[in-house]
Amino acid sequence: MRQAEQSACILCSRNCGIVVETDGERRITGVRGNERHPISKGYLCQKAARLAHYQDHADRLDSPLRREPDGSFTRVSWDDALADIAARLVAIRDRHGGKAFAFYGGGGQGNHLGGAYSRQLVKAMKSRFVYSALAQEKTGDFWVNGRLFGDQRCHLTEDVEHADFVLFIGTNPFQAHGIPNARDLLRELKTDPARTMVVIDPRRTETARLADVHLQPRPGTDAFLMAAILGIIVREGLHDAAFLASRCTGFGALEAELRAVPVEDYVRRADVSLADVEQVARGFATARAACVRIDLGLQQSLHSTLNSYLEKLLFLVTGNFGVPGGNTFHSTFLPILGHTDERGERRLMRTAHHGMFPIAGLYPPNILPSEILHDGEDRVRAVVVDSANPVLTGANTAAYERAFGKLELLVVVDVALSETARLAHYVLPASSQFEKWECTGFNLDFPMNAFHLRHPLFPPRAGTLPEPEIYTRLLVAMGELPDTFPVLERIARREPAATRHGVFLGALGAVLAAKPRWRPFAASIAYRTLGRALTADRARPDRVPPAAAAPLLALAFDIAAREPAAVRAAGHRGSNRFTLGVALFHAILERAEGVPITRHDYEATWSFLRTPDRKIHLAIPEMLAALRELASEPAPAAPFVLLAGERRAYNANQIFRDPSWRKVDREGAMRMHPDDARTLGLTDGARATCTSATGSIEVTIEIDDTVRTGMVTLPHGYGMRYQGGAPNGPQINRLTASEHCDPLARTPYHKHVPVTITPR
Ligand SMILES: Nc1nc2c(c(=O)[nH]1)N[C@H]1C(S)=C(S)[C@@H](COP(=O)(O)OP(=O)(O)OC[C@H]3O[C@@H](n4cnc5c(=O)[nH]c(N)nc54)[C@H](O)[C@@H]3O)O[C@H]1N2
Ligand SMILES: Nc1nc2c(c(=O)[nH]1)N[C@H]1C(S)=C(S)[C@@H](COP(=O)(O)OP(=O)(O)OC[C@H]3O[C@@H](n4cnc5c(=O)[nH]c(N)nc54)[C@H](O)[C@@H]3O)O[C@H]1N2
Ligand code: SF4
Ligand SMILES: [Mo]
Repeated sequence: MRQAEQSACILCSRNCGIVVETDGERRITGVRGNERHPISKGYLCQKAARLAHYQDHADRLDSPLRREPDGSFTRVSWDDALADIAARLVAIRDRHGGKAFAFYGGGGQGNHLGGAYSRQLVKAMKSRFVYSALAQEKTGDFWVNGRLFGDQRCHLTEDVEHADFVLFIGTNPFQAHGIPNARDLLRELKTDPARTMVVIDPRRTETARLADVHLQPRPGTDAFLMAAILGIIVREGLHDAAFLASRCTGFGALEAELRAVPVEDYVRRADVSLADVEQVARGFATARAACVRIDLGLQQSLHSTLNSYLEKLLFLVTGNFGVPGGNTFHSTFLPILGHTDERGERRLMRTAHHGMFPIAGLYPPNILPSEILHDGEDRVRAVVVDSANPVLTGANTAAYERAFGKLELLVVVDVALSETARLAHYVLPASSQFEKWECTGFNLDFPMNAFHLRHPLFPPRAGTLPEPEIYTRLLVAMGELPDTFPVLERIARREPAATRHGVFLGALGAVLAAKPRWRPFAASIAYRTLGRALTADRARPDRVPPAAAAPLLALAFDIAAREPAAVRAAGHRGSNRFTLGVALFHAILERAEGVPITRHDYEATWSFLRTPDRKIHLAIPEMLAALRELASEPAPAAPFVLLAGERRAYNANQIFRDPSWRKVDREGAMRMHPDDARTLGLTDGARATCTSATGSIEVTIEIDDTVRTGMVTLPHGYGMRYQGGAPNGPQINRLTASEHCDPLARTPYHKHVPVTITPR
């Protein structure tokens, strides 16, 4: 029987609402935009129509697998797999301590509900090492936020919708999205003569084509270009003196540095026109409401952390902060980030080999191979990877293969047999994101923010388990938790509706007070007790109850306590934190289309600031030093700069494995300017070898005049070996190097890989 159900697209951080048509059993037969979704309101891009290729393909796993000494996999039962994994993890922990264990991943673009459960394993292992893709893009940004705003969790967004001047730097929202309903918003910006769109990108992207002004700098020169823009702003007195005086400290020290910027030199270095740069600087500074939106073109290129600082100075120095159309903070529901200031008094676990500290609680993938490969007694010996494919997505694929080959234990939790899973001692099959309760934590909107708990559309594929069950069983097998909590479960089931979980929470509090060992595992305890008692109208009787959502009750209380006015303004009713939190929790359980969680007025953005003096601290000594050092930086000389990892029409991280999901660009071609192709004697469709200091891959050339000369691009999200066949498209991280990264955050310079290209 055909059915239509509400869910979300899981292919990028926007997680647009969808209505999915299914055959009632296992297959997705159609996908359309969901007008009822509070943010996307029916919007979709072309990728969502292909979601059936995620749900159903030949690399889906349906049994735990154990690798044998000869390299083959044997299907084993869940009980056997978890018992052996648990015994080996406990032995490694007890012999070598917490530093011997690292966790990688914990949620991709669509699945963050499992994160609350997988983090418990890190605690059970007495480790702090959580490696994540976020630490190969955004940790420099989080570090800067910590210094400017007093906490690494003070995350910013941009109010593109209400801006009349938008500056996009190093991002291509037409393909990558990242802003609400990107293509609609970009078209509105283009067609409204009163609004200005500027794009800074070395490629004439789909977004740049819609812009009023496109600056096409030499790759890797944004720090120079942004310093020049800021230099022009202060020289011409276009900064917002009133805002800087009332809301910020440290402008004096910063101003001195910015006045010393050799504007003309730096603009020349970026190879753009000075008149254009002046026009952008003046336009931005004098606009009624201006904001900046950035992404990987800044964060994964030279000067990554410094870029994050300068980009924020653009809107801070001009006072475009906390106002309609400017940049703002936003509320947070799922606590994806922590605050781990390396200067703080809290003892932070540094890595053995690099002495690297966490940022926002996360460690950078660039260092993991050497943390495993070094000979020290305190090396990483066991790794659990969940929802990630670092062998293909971390810098230096060969280093990952070597390092993972050396581990005493590698466990991969995935829906599919990924390249990383192929190296594992155990592969644990997760139910897909349409077979379990799921959500994402990428709720970054302001003034209205929303959250979407998705119900399962299908029963779990036979042999698979959802992550909450996998990690809870593993904790039980490790001896950290008992299998059941009969008293708590009984209380949860018998609690009268009138007390709305109050009795259960009191009982849980008493249990955790009596058994402090269980405190790190509250998520699993809630899952096994409250979770079993939860119901939601949209969970059909034949399907799983929303047990995995039990920990969201605590998060609903948190946000109701932190932002009560905004939660009420989003439509939730409750006279105190408790009743308000419960009301929010039940709205989340019941509303299949997603729920507004907070609605703020702009002034309230200041409530998120965490500095003790409630001011923004503009002068960051490390960043001012880095800014000064630009002046003496030699110009890089490489035959070609490869942008390794471009977002295109048909890539979506490593979420689709079957290459037939792509309508175009099956080979993931290398884009090259016609002048360069002529010099090398390459024609459209020709094969060539691309070589970096790390490795060499074969590529197919696509002649394309949207790139600058001297730069070539390859797409992200290719190179998987579907059904064990040849890689489908370029394995770009065979070319990237572990050490080619930001000195502070160790975020990779993936957009700036020196390469040579030779025709084949
Ligand atoms: N279609 C598609 N969309 C996606 C994804 C996907 O795989 N496919 N992945 C999602 C994820 S995980 C992320 S993090 C986002 C990333 O989203 P984006 O960062 O917007 O996407 P990218 O194409 O990686 O890089 C953005 C732009 O940076 C430019 N660039 C390269 N070098 C430089 C430079 O030196 N300076 C400047 N100013 N620009 C430069 C590139 O030309 C490119 O246009 O996309 C998300 N959306
Ligand atoms: N050179 C280069 N490298 C890059 C980038 C680049 O631009 N250039 N971009 C980087 C960026 S921004 C990112 S975000 C990363 C992304 O790379 P990763 O962090 O590796 O994440 P994904 O590609 O999203 O990995 C998805 C994996 O999760 C699995 N999966 C899907 N659904 C589920 C589920 O429900 N449960 C479980 N357990 N697993 C599931 C998929 O099968 C797949 O194997 O790549 C990074 N790597
Ligand atoms: S891939 Fe497209 S449809 Fe899916 S969430 Fe992103 S923007 Fe929305
Ligand atoms: Mo990303």
